[in-house]
Amino acid sequence: LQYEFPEGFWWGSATSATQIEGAAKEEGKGQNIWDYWYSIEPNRFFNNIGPETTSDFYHQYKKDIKLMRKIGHNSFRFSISWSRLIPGGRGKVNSKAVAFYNNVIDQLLENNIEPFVNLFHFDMPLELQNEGGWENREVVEAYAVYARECFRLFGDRVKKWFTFNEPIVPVEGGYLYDFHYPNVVDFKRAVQVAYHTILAHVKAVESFRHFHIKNGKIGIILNLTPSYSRSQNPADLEAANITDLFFNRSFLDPVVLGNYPKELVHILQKYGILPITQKEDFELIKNNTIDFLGVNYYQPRRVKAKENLPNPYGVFMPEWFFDNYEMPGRKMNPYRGWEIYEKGIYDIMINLKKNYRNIESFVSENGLGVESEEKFLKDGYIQDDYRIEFIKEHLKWLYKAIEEGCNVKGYHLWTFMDNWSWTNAYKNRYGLIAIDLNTKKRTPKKSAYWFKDVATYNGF
Ligand code: BGP
Repeated sequence: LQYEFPEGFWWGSATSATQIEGAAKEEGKGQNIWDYWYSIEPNRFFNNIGPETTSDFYHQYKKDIKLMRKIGHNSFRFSISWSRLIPGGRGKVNSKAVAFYNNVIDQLLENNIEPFVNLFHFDMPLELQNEGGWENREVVEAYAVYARECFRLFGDRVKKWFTFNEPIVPVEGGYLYDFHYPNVVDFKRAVQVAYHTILAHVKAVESFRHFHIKNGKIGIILNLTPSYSRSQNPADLEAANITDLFFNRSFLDPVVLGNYPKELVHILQKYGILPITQKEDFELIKNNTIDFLGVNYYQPRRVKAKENLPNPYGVFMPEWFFDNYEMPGRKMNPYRGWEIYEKGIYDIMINLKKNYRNIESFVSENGLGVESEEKFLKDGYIQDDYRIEFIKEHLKWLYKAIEEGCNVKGYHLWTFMDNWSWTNAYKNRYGLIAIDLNTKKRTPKKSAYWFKDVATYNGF
């Protein structure tokens, strides 16, 4: 083996409830914002495919988990659907949902796969969104109750917990760039939403500590986008600094270090968009930092200093502070429009080592979405060598980070099987396992066999 990973390395994949479960109207599940958005605007999603037509994990989890075992998974991340467990977001727990998640957990454990459970993956219950969603402090309290309920119900067997997946994405999608419901554009409201999400997170961490779950750990999953400046000119560097503050440190600092960067607070203050806070919040943030961190990495961010002054009458946006920079010659995933820059994963880990107390971390998502994969079908399965290459190149950089002392414990791919995407339904496929949408038949791709070897030999 040229790249041998540390003993006990976590090999597996990640998913989320809305994207794989299906059964959106079955067994007492309430509506979340995705069910609702699809019902009022079906053509917003690719080919009118909505979250009710997903990969049918709800009915086929047993088979799927056996397949995970077969392809070498020793760990697997899924999310609990808040609107399935507590329809409406508050009140009575749905016993059918409890049975379903119990079965999934037990099935994983029987197959020697450690469950990594995430509490929130973009899927706000509709009733709570109608009360203002994360803008409303009472929704923060409802989330804390939901989190506590999950620890109580499943904490005897689940040891690895996450409060949120990519909490900044609903802020960006729902309040700045129009790709999540309620699709408004308002920087000030976005900041309030971001702040309340952090508050919800720390409240969940605080209540987790009361349960004293044996060997239990709690963390959060952040999509970190290393910010690279066009040049070493001070103005370009400043653009990279600002985007780092807005898009990474706004979440990373409070959850790992227990406080907000002063520079960020000054900017928000200067532009009159500081969120409404309560004094006791800051104690909570300080005292409830995480045990470990999931890092989702897909693409870096490249920026340069603003070339034209922003229009003072235009909508105030983060982009007032920087311009995006399209670096000539950069490698792109044409289907998703994201740059592929493998070294980014190394830079993130080195930064965590240097500036974030070398916190225990793992890659919680990384993957390649490809359109029309059937064109790579040969001998009855998809020969996705490009995906193998993609994973391998990222793993090499991860290996180097570990060699240099970064506290990295695992690698989860996005994703186990082709699933429904928030932005393009089933257009781009990410899975190790292909899904035929009509028959729901599962067929491992070439990458699944390769991934199995890597997991089995703990390297390649
Ligand atoms: C991450 C999300 C996942 C997943 C992935 C791929 O941001 O956590 O839920 O969807 O990105 O993105 P997309 O499906 O938009 O191509």
